[in-house]
Amino acid sequence: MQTAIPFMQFRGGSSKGVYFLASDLPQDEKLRDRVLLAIMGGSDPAQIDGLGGAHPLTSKIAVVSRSNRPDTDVDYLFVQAVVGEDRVDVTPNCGNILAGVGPFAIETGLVKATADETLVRIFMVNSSNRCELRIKTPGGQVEYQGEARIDGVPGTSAPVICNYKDLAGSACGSLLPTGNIVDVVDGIEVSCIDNGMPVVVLRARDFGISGYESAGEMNANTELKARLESIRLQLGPKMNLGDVAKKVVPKMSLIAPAVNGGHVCTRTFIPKVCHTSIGVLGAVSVATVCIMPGSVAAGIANVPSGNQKHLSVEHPSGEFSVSLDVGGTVARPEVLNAGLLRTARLLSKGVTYIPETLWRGK
Ligand code: NQM
Repeated sequence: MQTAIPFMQFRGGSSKGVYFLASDLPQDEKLRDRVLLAIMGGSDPAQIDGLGGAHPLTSKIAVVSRSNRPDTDVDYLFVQAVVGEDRVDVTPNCGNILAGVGPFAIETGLVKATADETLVRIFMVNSSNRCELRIKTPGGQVEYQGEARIDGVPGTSAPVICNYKDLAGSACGSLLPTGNIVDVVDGIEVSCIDNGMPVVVLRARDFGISGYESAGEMNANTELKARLESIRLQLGPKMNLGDVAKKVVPKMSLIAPAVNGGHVCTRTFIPKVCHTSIGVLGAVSVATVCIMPGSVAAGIANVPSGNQKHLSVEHPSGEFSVSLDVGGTVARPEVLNAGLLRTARLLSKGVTYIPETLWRGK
């Protein structure tokens, strides 16, 4: 016998995830996580017995509920099912999967479409940050087709405009979690940041590489990966993340001067596999390091002037544009708002099954 659980599957930005109403899952968190792991395919690296796609970018889950807060409509918990391991990680956020939360909230009736465009105000449970999404809803229906293009995704779709409100210290408690703009670990200078995503920014050249290698070449470089992991494990406690051996943060972003007309070039490990593009909040965090005086990005990133900064973050499959609304002082800039463009598409909906021995359902 099996238990049927309603779900929808969306491509959110350049990731793919399985979306649930919190009310369709067990309320006990440990049981909920076991159920979610079973749905994705358990600890098998191929996730052959579940809906997961056997890659960190396609092994993602959103758990959504109506928000009790006055300034948000829905609460969104992001859950990463760690590929090849029998566990989930709820430490980080995911801004790509978040792009699908707006359409999901409207499709499930949690938010009513208002006009040609509907504002969905989201509370991100993982980090207690807010984000507002603008979703195209002509005739009260979510519009998925459109002309917006994002790198890492073939074709075009309707735009999902994302405005992040208060990102600093999302998981680490502060923007510069070590208290320094530059730290030195294993002889390498790094800048640790958390503006929505904990990220360690490093210069590619300090590892004897150009930073323009393909994601495949990066993944094949076992010596580089071992050096990055050594630095990551030492920085975890200093970034207030504790022992990060089993966490998917901090991400490790290698930077080099832009080569395709952008402002900085990146290769980001998430944290053990090189991203084929870059995560949303990962890109916001890297862009934030670029505007901080004295960071490892000085002399590498070419930062536009003014308080409204549009930064193009290059990555292995194109670029990611981030608009930063900057306040604070020249020495200590603060990002007041981060705006970016994503797209999302409903891929499937229905019920997924787990063994009844695991959970008998509601
Ligand atoms: O940084 C990848 C992705 C992500 C997360 C990762 C993300 C973000 O591309 O907000 O979107 O860094 O694990 O979906």
